[in-house]
Order: sequence, then C-alpha cells, then structure tokens
Amino acid sequence: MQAAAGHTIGEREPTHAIVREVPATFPHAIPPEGSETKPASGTILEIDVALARDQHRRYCEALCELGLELIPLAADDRHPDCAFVEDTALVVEDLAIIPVMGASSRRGESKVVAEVLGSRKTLHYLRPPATLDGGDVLQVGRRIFIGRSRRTNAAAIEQLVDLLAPYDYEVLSVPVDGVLHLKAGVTRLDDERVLLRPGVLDETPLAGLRKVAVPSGEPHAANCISVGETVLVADRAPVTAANLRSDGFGVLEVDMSEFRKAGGLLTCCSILFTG
Ligand code: CIR
Repeated sequence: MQAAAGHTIGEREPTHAIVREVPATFPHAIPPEGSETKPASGTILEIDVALARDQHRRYCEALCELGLELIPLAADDRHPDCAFVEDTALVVEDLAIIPVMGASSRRGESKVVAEVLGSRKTLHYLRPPATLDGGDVLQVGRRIFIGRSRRTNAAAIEQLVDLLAPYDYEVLSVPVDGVLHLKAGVTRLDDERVLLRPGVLDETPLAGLRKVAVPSGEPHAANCISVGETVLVADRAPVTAANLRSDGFGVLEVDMSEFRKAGGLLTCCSILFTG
C-alpha cells in the first residue's frame, strides 16, 4: 500500500529487535528520577548484574517468542545505561532517526546503534538544540506521540514534524510530568488501544484512543510490548495481566526488577522495527 508521497504505509508489525547486553558497570547507571529513594549523585545502585543478565536473556527469549528476529549488540562498560537501547534511536518506515540524547552522559551509546541501523535504513540525525530519548516516542498506527519531558524538548518535536511530513503521520506532542519518559506512562496495545498509567501525562492528545488503565498498585505495567495478539508485560502486575488475558491478548510475563532499579522498563531494552 502506498501513501500519496510514494512511501510504503507502515501499519505492519515489527519484525526485528535490536537489544544490547548488560555491562558490568550497570550499577553506575543514572538513578531513576523522581524516585523517593533516589541515591545521591555518584551512588552505586544496588543492582545484581548477574541477575540482570539472566533477566535480559529471558527478555530476549520472550522477544523471540513474539516472533522478532534479534540483533544483539555487545555491552560497552564505558556506558552503564547502554542496555536501555531504546533511547538511542527510533525507526519510522525507511528512516532511522538518531537523536541527541537528553542525558549527555549517554550520548556515546548511539554510535554502534547508528552503524547497525545504517546498513538497513536511511540515517537521519537530529540537530542541537534538539534533545530526545527514544523512550519518549510512541507510535500507534498513523499517530506518533512524542513526550515533552525532562529529556525531550520542543526543538526535537519540531524537527520530527518536518522530517516526517512526507510520511503521512500525525505527530502529537504530549506533556509528560511524573515519569521519566512518555512510554513509562503509556504504551500501545494495538492501533486503537493503549495501556495507560493515569495521572503522569496530559491525556488530551490521546483523545480518540481507547485507554486501558493499569491499577495504582501496578504503575510499571503501563509499559508493555505488544506484537500481534501477544503482549509482553512486566512481573508483579497480576491484575494488568489478567485484564489483558480477558481482553483476548496472549500474555508473556518477564521479571525486570534489576532494570527498574535504574529507571528502565520493558520497552527501554529494545528498538523494534519492521525490516
Ligand atoms: C536513564 O536515566 O537514562 C536510564 N537510567 C534509564 C533509561 C530508561 N529508558 C527508557 O525508559 N526508555
């Protein structure tokens, strides 16, 4: 199917997932912002690296169960947050967009991701003063929601609006307050439905979508990965998992406790795209 501008219309399920291994330096990752137990700057997080690696392996197995072909990247100990690969790039149809990441300490993570994507897609680099993390970008059908957060600014949104103009997407800015990234508060279930954590973002731009709220005791569950009719959900979210099952979704659960200690959720650990 072709859009007026001649681009392939991309309402296709993802086929590939870039993932990045857990570095030995993971406990030096940026602490979760907004956490009441936020360690002082320079404090080492209480992360069990061996357990994190085991959880990451199970996460990768679950992505394979979703039918995705994995593209694994080696960890880089110079970059404690590198397993959160989602933030380094976003892919829209034939474009791989490499942002200037919001946290300056993480910017060195992008190079290897750009190299891998550059062999498959057309690379486009966002320019300063734009800053953006991939965790702030949510695609739902022909709508692309961009969180305006502590990491992603208006200049990035303006550049994306221009860049994506020929592709026939509606690009909507969503003020985010209370979570690090947009996708900590809302993720896609299908092209009409999203899983939502109430109270952490301005829901006005989401009008027109059906919202499935996660219960207050399971805030981390709002971040899921949905491919086809199966949804990957976080551990310790039994109500959300049961609700999704009764809505007809297959549910896979993965324990990502060590990643949450560094402010990461399920989507953070992969870049999904259609190859
Ligand atoms: C950071 O602060 O950048 C990392 N410690 C956590 C990034 C999580 N990424 C995401 O939500 N997409």
